[in-house]
Amino acid sequence: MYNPATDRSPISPSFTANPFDKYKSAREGTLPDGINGIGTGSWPDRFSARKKVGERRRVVRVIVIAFLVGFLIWFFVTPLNWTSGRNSGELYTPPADQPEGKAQHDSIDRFNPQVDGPIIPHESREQFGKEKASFVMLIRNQELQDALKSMKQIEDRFNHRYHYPWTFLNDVPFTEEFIRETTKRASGKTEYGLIPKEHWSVPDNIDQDKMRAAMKKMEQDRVIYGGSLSYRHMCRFNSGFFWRQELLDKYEWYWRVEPGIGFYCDVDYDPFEFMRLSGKKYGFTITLPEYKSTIATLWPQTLEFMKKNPQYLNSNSSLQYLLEDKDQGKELSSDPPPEYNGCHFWSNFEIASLDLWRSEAYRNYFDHLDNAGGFFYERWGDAPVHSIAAALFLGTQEVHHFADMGYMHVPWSRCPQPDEFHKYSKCVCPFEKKDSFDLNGWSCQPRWWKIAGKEYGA
Ligand SMILES: Nc1nc2c(ncn2[C@@H]2O[C@H](COP(=O)(O)OP(=O)(O)OP(=O)(O)O)[C@@H](O)[C@H]2O)c(=O)[nH]1
Ligand SMILES: [Mg+2]
Repeated sequence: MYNPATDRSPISPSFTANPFDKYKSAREGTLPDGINGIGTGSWPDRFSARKKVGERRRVVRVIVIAFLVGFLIWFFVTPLNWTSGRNSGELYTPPADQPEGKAQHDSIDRFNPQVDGPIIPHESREQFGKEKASFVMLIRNQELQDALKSMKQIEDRFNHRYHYPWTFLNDVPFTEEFIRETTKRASGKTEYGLIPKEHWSVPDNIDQDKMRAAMKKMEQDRVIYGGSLSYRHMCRFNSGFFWRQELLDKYEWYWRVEPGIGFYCDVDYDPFEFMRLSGKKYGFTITLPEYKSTIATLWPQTLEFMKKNPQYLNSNSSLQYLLEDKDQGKELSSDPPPEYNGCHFWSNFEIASLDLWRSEAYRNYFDHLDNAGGFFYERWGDAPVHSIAAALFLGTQEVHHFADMGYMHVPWSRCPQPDEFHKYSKCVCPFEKKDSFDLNGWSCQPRWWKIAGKEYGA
C-alpha cells in the first residue's frame, strides 16, 4: 500500500529508490526489483517489440509533419497574394523618404502581422499614465539588442502599468527591423525621429583644423572618446538639441534611457507624476566626477556666462555640490573664483522636465557654450553641461535623487540600501549592497547628501 509518509511518489507507490535509477538500469539491460510500472519480459524482447512500434510511430510522425508544413506554407504564403486590405495580408511597401526631423513614419502601419508576428496596434495602446511624458532613446540601429534589453526591464518594472510612449531618435533613418522590434517590445506608442542635419554637424564657427588637432592630441593622450567626432555630436545633441526635436514638443517630461542598462527594482508609482506633484524638475540615480581633461574650459566659460547673467543663479542653488572641498562656502563671484570638482548627475539616466532645457536661462547658457566651441575643441559631455545648469538654475529641492531605483550603466551600478526596500520593490541587484556605487569613494553622492539630505532608499 502507498504510504505517503514513507513512499516518494503516489505514481509508483512501491518505488523508493532514486527515480532515475530505473532509466540507468534500463540502459544497462536489467530491471531493478519491485518496479512493475515499466513492463514485463526480458530487455531484448521488449527492445524488438519497441522497435516495431517505433517504426509505425515514425511513419505517423512524418505524415503529421508533412501536413503541418503544408498548412504553414498555405497559411503564410497564400494570403500575400490576396489583393485587398491590410488585414488580409497586404504586402508592406516602404514609404517615401520623410523630411528630416519629422517622425520617420507611423511604425504600426508598416507591419505585416502575418510575417512580423502579433503586434498591438497604436489605437489599442491606451496610455494609463496621466502625464505628458515619453521615454527618449537616442540610439544607433546596430544597438537594437541592447535597446531591447533596456526596454524589457523598464516595461516589466514600470511601464506595463502606465503605457507611456517611447520616442527614438537617430542621426540616420531607423531600419525596418529596429522599428518593428522596438514597437513589439513597447507597451505604449512608439515614434521614430530623424535628427535634422544642423543638430548633428560641426557648426560654422568651429575651426575644423583646430578641432582635428585637438582630437588627435586627446587620442594620443588616451582620453576616452577623445578622438571621436560622433561622440562629440552626441554630447552636443544631448546638450542643446534633443529637447528641440519636434516629436517631443507635445511632452512636458522625459525619461532618458540608454541601450544596455540594468534596471533592478519595481517602480509601482508614476515618477513623472511624482516629479510634477512634488515640484521636481530634474531626477538622477548616480552622480560621479567627470574626466577633467575633457572639460578644461567648461567651468571658466560657465563663470563668464554667470558673470554676465547673474539673474539666472537660483537663490537656493546647489552650487556647493559643484565646488572643490577647498572652495566650499565660496560664491561664483569670489576672487579667486571657486573651482569645479567635476561632479555631475550621470545623464544616461534622467527623468526631467523638458521645460528646464526650453527655459531662457538654459538656451542662453547652451548658446554661450556652443559659441565657445568646447563641444569640439575639448569633449564636453552633456552630463556636466546638464548638471551644472540644473545645479545653478534650479533650487536644490527641485533636483531629486531616485534612491529607490536600482540602476546600472557600465561600469557602475547602484541599488537601494535598506533591506525592507528590496522586499517592497522586489529589487534583484546582481551585486552586494556594499558594492553599490553610492558607497564608492568615487561617488559624488555624499556631496549631494550633504546639501540635499538622503531620500528613502539611500
Ligand atoms: N544615433 C546615434 N546615437 C548615438 C551615437 N553615438 C552615441 N549614441 C547614443 O547616445 C547615447 C550615449 O552614447 P554612449 O556611447 O552610450 O555614450 P556613453 O554612455 O558616454 O559611453 P558608453 O556607454 O560607455 O559607450 C547612447 O544611447 C547611444 O546609443 C551616434 O553616432 N548615433
Ligand atoms: Mg552609454
